[in-house]
Amino acid sequence: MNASFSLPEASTHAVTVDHIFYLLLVLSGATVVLVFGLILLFAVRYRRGSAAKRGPMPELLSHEFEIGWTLATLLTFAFLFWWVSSADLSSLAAPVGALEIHVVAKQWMWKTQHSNGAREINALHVPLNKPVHLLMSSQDVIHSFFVPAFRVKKDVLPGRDTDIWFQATKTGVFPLLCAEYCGTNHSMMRGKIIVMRQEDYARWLTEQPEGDDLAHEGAKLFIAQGCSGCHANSSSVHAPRLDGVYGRDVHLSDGRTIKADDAYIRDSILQPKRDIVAGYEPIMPSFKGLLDDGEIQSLTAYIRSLAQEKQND
Ligand code: HEC
Ligand SMILES: [Cu+2]
Repeated sequence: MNASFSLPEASTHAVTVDHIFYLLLVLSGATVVLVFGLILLFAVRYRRGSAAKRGPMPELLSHEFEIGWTLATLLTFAFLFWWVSSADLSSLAAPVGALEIHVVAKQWMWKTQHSNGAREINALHVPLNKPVHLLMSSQDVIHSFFVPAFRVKKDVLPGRDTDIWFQATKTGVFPLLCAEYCGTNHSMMRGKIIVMRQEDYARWLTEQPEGDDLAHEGAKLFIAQGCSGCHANSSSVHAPRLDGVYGRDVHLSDGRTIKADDAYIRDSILQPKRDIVAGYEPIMPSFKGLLDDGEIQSLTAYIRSLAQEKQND
């Protein structure tokens, strides 16, 4: 069906998006034909000097006509609105159990890191038929993660996490582009998404140089950056213990309650004065400028792993 567009449909999302696109195309095409057809017909029929009847339409008929086309248009638009928004909403939240991969964008490259720590630059290997959830942030300016074959695109922002998910349905190599002008070499900021069969992906992953996995890297940073000086159980400083905090509701000193997710952890590290945990003094220093996005992702992964250990106990 997409031969004429020569853009492969390589994800579940691509199929939905294309169906919407084709329906809109057919509807607009039909409208164009109808309107131009009528213009032509009337131009000929009522040309100057023709003998066609020109009086007003019978009253009753004109009413029915009007109600008919108003209702038809209304229903068509209501249907389109419902269809497009339901497709859009389902593309927002990643299904639980999706494979998580971290992406850091910078001028001018894509750095990706798999759950076991394997890293890639301007490339991303993913398994076929499995939901993949990308957690993305930018080290400098705004970029945008765009895979045309998957019909997915999402801005990648500095100082804030964004995410996107997809499920590849075809093996092969598909281009990854930056879709937000981000400086001189923006057009060179390209990568490849390599979709492999699940067993091939598993084999590929084990063949990669181990790399520290994110949580282990975070654990090292936690000590190297001095976080443990305050947050370790043995510390004499009055600071909250971080095991189990991830995913929990945190009570703040100004009475608000906030869920400890990735964004909250990031804010806690970069802008600790913004959300003060109830019962503690605002003595935590800001690490803005001291940690890059990759390091914050590692620290977050570490804090998350603490929560999981707690659950497993
Ligand atoms: C000088 C001591 C100190 C250091 C160093 C420190 N923190 Fe904190 N941290 C605190 C205190 C006190 C709080 C609670 C008050 C607040 O929210 O600011 C806190 C709060 C937090 C919270 C929110 C916890 C919750 O229960 O909601 C996180 C997450 C956190 N710190 C992570 C870190 C990380 C990661 C580092 C290292 C990069 C670090 N902290 C370094 C003292 C410290
Ligand atoms: Cu870019």
